[in-house]
Order: sequence, then C-alpha cells, then structure tokens
Amino acid sequence: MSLSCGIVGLPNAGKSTIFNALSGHGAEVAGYPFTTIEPNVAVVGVPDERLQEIARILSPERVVPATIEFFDIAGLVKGASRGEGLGNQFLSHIRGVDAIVHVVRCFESRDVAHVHGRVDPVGDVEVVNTELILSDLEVVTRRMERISRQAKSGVKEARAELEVLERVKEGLERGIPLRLQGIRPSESLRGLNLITGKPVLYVANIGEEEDRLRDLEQWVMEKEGAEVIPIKGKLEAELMELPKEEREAFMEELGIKELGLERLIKGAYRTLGLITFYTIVGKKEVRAWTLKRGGKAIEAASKVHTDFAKAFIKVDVIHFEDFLKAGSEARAREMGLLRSEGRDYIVQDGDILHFYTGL
Ligand SMILES: Nc1nc2c(ncn2[C@@H]2O[C@H](COP(=O)(O)OP(=O)(O)OP(=O)(O)O)[C@@H](O)[C@H]2O)c(=O)[nH]1
Ligand SMILES: [Mg+2]
Repeated sequence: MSLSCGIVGLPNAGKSTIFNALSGHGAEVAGYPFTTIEPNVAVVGVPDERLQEIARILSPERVVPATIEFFDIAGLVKGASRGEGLGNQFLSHIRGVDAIVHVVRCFESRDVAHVHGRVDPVGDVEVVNTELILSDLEVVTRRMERISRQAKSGVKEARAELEVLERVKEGLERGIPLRLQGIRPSESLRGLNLITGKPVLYVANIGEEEDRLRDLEQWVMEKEGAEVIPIKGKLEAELMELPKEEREAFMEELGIKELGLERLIKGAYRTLGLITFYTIVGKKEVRAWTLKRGGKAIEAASKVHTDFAKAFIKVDVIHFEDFLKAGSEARAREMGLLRSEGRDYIVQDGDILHFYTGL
C-alpha cells in the first residue's frame, strides 16, 4: 500500500501545477508505470538511488520503487467549512490520507488572481489552517452528539471518548491544530481521521520572491517547528514536459541540482519518519518498500505479503552498503555480512530483507 498525501491550499496557490509536475515525475521512474486512478490522484515512484544501485548490480527483470499517492483537491476559501466554494466538499476526499501537503503561494503574478487581492503567504496559511480546524470541529462536535447519550447512560468507552473529544474540541476552539495539542491519539480518535491531526508538510510555491519565503519559513518554524519546501511550481511543471535529455541540459544551465519534487518526496519521508527496505526476488525483481522508523521485521513482512507475517520463520538481513561490497547475496553470506534475525528485529533504513516463511 502506498503512502498517501492530500494537497491543500487556497485557490490559485498552484496545487494543480505542482500535482501535474509530480504526475509527470511519476511517469518517469524506472519500471513503475504512471497510473492515473482518477484525474486528481497520482501515484508517484519514490526516487531512490540505492534501488538503482542494487538494480545495476543485479539487472533484474523488474525494478519497483516505493510509491506515494497524491490527491489534488479544489482550493479552500474562507468559509469553506460552512460550505462556501467547493473546498469543504473535497476535504472529505482526503480524510483518509497519511499526510497533508499545504501549498502556499509565494509567487507574484499579475496574470494570476489572488482570492484576497494580494500575495500574503502567512495570512494565507492562517486562513487555510482555520478552515481545516473548523472542518475538524464539525466532525468532533457531530461525534460528541452521537455518543453523548451512551456516555450519559454510563457506557465506559463512550465516557472515555467523550472526555478526550472534549479536550480536542477545546484545543481546536483555541485555534490549535490537533497535531500540536500533544494528545496521544487513541483508536477512536484515529478513527475520526481529523485533518489537523495529520503531519503537515508546507510547500512554498515560489517565483523569485525570496523575502516572502523567509516570512513563511519563520512563521512555520515558530508555530510548529516544521519545514518548508520551496518549489518553483510553474518552472518545474514546464521542465517535466520536456524530454529527459533536454530537461537535464536546462537544469544544468539554470543551476538546479535536484527537482523540488524530489525534495518534496524526501521531505514527506522525513516528516512521517519513514525508512526504506528492499527485497530481491532472484533475477525477477528488486523492490523498495516503505516502513515507519522503528518498525519490526514482522511488520515489514506483512507489508510484502499479509500471509508472510502469519507464517514468519526468520529473515536474512544484508545492509545496502554491505551488499554493494559483496555484489550478491551468496557472496555476502560467505563474507559474513548476512545475518539471520527474528520477528522482533528493528528494521534499519537500507536493509535488504529476505523472508523465510512456512508457506
Ligand atoms: N507565475 C507563476 N504562476 C504560477 C505558478 N504556479 C502556478 N501558477 C499559475 O497560477 C494559476 C493557478 O495555478 P493552479 O495550479 O491551477 O492553482 P490551484 O491551487 O490548483 O487552484 P485551484 O484548483 O483553483 O484551487 C495557473 O495559471 C498557473 O499557471 C508559479 O510558480 N509562478
Ligand atoms: Mg487546482
């Protein structure tokens, strides 16, 4: 299953521009066919140099990167949570995602209208965050109404949930997103899929306006200690339309070392505390997978195949660096670079895993 991100922001912030650039990027990652599930959903292969290295050594039939799914929704306007514009309707489309990508307009352009008449990144972020909070408040209030009768009649779980929701509601009413409230999410709270409870990655869609970017960076750092990823949305979308060689020549000319999109994907990994592990199926396939940092071998096994977890026996582990030295699994074993581990082994970023199961 892919990691999923929902893109939010004001109208004309450049969400679809960045989404299109991402889709173009997805089309290119080796071995992974770009898929449009719906016009507004893109599956993007995660750029991964280690995966390419392993593939270079083994020349397998298939190379499959880890993937991230992006959802593009319509812009949110002030009042969206009360049904203004299309925004609120679309918010429900992204309640299920793992993380939010908040696109903020920093570029100046006379041709592109701004809903508030002027470019103001910090003001814009506040408007959108307020709408997200109001939308969550609605969900919380509705849930509280639904369970209050049970709570009154003494159902223990309902009482406990109501107590938590009371605190969440209070925080939201003070303008604090759930992710900053320091509340450990219970099962029932997680089930509500509150948008402000998800990790956020801020993307500054920049033209040449570095000052605006600084304002935004400072605000985001002060308010939430989070990072801002600057992307030249329009330029990158245009670059993605060029054939690969031409694009690379252009990038060199412009002094662009890494596409903002790659930084965005890496940023999503950092924000979400994710690591990558790899599997090799003989000459057939080399594949990258995503796991939460600190995840165990048994969780990695269930990513690969649900039945693997049930029938788990052991896992052979070679770290990527050691694999490079050895050049093959067999050679790694001879060199003593391969270890067998049990179900509770904490998977490390860059591990190559070979599962043994009773299947
Ligand atoms: N000059 C400039 N224009 C941009 C940039 N990014 C986007 N635009 C333009 O801004 C307009 C709006 O961009 P979209 O990507 O459609 O914005 P959006 O956030 O998806 O807007 P909604 O879907 O209406 O919420 C388009 O005409 C883009 O070409 C940029 O970095 N610089
Ligand atoms: Mg759009």
